[in-house]
Amino acid sequence: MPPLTVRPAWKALQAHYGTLKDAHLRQLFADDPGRADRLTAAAAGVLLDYSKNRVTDETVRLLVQLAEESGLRGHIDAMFRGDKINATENRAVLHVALRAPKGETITVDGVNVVPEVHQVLDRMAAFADKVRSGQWTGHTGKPIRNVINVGIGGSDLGPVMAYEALRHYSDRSRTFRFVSNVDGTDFAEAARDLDPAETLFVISSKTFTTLETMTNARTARDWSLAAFGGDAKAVARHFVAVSTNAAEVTKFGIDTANMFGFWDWVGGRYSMDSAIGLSTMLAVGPAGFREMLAGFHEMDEHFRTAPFEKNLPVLMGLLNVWYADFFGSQTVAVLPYDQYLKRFPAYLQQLTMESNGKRVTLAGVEVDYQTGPVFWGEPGTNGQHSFYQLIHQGTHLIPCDFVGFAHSLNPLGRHHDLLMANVFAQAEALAFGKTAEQVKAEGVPDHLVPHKTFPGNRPSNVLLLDRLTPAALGKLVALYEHSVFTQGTVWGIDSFDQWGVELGKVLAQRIVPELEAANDPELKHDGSTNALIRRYRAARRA
Ligand code: G6Q
Repeated sequence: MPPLTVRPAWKALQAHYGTLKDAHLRQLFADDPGRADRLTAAAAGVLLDYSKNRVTDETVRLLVQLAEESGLRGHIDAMFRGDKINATENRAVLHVALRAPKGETITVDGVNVVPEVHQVLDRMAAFADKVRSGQWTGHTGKPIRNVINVGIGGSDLGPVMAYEALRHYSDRSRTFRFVSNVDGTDFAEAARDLDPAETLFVISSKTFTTLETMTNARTARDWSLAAFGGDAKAVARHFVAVSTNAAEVTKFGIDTANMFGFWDWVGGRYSMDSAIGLSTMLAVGPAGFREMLAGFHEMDEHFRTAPFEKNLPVLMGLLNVWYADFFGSQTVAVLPYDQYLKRFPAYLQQLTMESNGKRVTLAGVEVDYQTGPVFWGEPGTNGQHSFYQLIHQGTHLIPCDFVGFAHSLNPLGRHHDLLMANVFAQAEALAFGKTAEQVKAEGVPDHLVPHKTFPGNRPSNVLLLDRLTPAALGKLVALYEHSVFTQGTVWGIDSFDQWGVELGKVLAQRIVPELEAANDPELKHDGSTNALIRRYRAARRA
């Protein structure tokens, strides 16, 4: 396949960008009454209105052509087939198998993995039922009232996000907390008001060697055992593990009967629907969890089968490519208008940026185009009263994804209409702005006119769903997963490795003994790092 920037569609898009870059959405809408209907796609209960993007039918046609020239169809098939498309780690990428219905066949190295997936799900369900019914008791016979998930990165962000998103469906008689940071404050604050006799720890770590998680897990074990006179037998009632590493789990003291496994073909940031979702299942129950998986699967099937021009994840992915590579946009804002989705932007930060924050192609060649944009966001309407100013009137072009629901889970008076009015108003204001003439016509004095003018022409997607159910959450996450996949495919990068997190880890391990040494160690870092370590040591002595 020719390099990205010499593909015919890329060249055509460059020329097309030249003709479109100055076109205003005001004009595009005025010239084309059918635009909103045509540039809207719906599937699996998700509606995507992408008409307020700086595109025409021709742009969409060329972007789809670019996807085809980039081998997207074949790459999708390769993923679903279990090919080792994570080339730098020589692994299959099969989060889609985690939500494949019983009876489907997906093979890795000749083995059908779907029965294994369902075996683990069934074990998780049996365990969750026991805890939720009170049949599973702690060391002293008390039922479990508190669940603390200990994990970091992909073993934390998904569980936290899903717990918050599905809180409406959760067991309100239990407390769920999440400890991730190696900063002792995280554990101390999570545990301070809990009774160890009623507290279950879910130690979530694919490798079971991650510094932060193992440090927190050991602290949790000490905290727990201190309450039971150091009786190590208590571990079996208060600790379960989610991991792929049975040997390390056993070494930690957790019986593998209380371990829930997954596989190396599940990347950390793609694992919230594997056993890493055990805390989610404990919160919402096995039926709710399975409903979420069904939602994921519906979007998977849409992605796998729908033509690209009607394919939601493909369209969203291609729009990101359009802005990053042709308009030079650096970021994308994700703005959920649902309080339960407050951690969704944080979750997406890892999903998108750890996946597509790469600067070399699969062939190891440095790219000469932009790859993954910075994803960020906050729930609306709060963001409107802080950073939206920059999106409306600043100098950066920031494409926005608005996410809203037709029904609130907490229908209180007028709240929901007020909330959704803001979604539509923000997308409208960004696209159409307010001209100087309009501002003047309102009687605004001349010197204030530039300040009160909104240029508009700022693009956004509006995603509209019926209500935030477990299935809807699954669909939304899968939508972004496959959008990331689409972008990574066009850019020709490995969206499934994360070598960039390694260097810092290695350096930290080197510095730990230098901070803890009794006598001043000989330091061989750069001048700044050496000085910082010396100052820290001096401050600790003082
Ligand atoms: C995700 C990354 C990373 C990982 C954490 C935790 O894709 O690989 O965020 O999830 O480093 O790793 P463990 O689950 O092995 O503790």
